[in-house]
Amino acid sequence: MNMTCTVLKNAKFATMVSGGLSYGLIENGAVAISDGMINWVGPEKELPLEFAGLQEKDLGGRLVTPALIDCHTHLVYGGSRATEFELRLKGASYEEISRSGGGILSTVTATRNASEEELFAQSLPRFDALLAEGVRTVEIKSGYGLDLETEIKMLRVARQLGKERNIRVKTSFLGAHAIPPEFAGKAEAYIDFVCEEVLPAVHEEKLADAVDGFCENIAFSPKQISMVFEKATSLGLPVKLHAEQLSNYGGAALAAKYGALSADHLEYLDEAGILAMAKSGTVAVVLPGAFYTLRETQLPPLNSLRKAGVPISIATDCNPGSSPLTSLLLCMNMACTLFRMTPEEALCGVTREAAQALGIGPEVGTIEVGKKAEFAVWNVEQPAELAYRIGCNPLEEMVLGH
Ligand code: DI6
Ligand code: FE
Repeated sequence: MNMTCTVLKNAKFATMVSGGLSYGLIENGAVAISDGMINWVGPEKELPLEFAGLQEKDLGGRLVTPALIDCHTHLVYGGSRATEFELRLKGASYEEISRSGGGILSTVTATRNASEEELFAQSLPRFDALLAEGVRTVEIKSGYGLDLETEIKMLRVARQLGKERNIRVKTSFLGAHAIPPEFAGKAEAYIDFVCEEVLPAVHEEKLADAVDGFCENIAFSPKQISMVFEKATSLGLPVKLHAEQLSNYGGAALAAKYGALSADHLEYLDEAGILAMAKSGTVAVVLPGAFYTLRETQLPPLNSLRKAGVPISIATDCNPGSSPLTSLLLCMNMACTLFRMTPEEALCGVTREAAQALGIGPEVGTIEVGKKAEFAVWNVEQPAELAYRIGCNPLEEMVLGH
């Protein structure tokens, strides 16, 4: 529903504003919207007179949350990795498959071989699956092209998905994801190529909102990543990093040093990394879909992150290898069941903290005055149901002020 001036009434608002009740809950609440922005939030009986007489929308006592945000996806890619799934079930590990030229590189081949139209057509159903559960901001990474042409193709498709559905898409350039076959054994030369040719061209076309990397012993070292971050910083682009997913490699501390928006995965994160993240305000993005798919047993250090006051977000990591997940609600459930996050933390992780992980905290992620009116209306009695249910989509409708 679109509107210029409206009052939403007869609803429970999980505002996700911190400091008050759990979930920032307002029972019997009302919200006034004008020109797509929230300009009043509170208990319905306190609605100021100036809003009386505006167009009203009765939400039938339902729960309203901020529209959801998936802040880490690789949803633009060609092909499928179902065969690799079968191999893993026969005992091969993710690292073995990756070292023998499968894994990310098989998706690189499929992505290079797909036309822009094919890539768009293959990615749209994944994008739509997220939207069907109340998502209105999606981060999408490149990183399955690893050459100039295909990285640009992926990012164009990402932007096009956003345009097609009128959804906010934030793109991240992930050239430092894997070493492509033409640079086999020449990681340094590949990093030079990324820094000197690909990233500047991507930036020139305004195709990247941030720069990401994969800092891991099967990918790039902290030193190699720091060269990419130097370049990103010189172009004025914020950075984020896949860090400490498979081993403790110092990626989170490196990301923090560059004031990264987020460090993501983090199963093997240590105290030094946590302290560095707390200091730099870097969001911890945990990815239970990858933890689940890889049958990881090392849990991300959530208690220490909480203690240090690091904001914690969760995301699908939607990708063909380690997290073929296109449900942010299921991701919330996994975060609770696998990581022992609370349902409130899970909802925070896909709203307020996810906005912060994308650098758009001032715009979206909570229901408060001055933010964009982008709401999800749910057929549930209480907010914990969103994380509690498995394989159920209780979304009633979206209310969007734009
Ligand atoms: N970490 C991940 O979980 C994905 N990329 C990354 O850097 C996996 C990508 C893939 O297996 O295709
Ligand atoms: Fe990822």
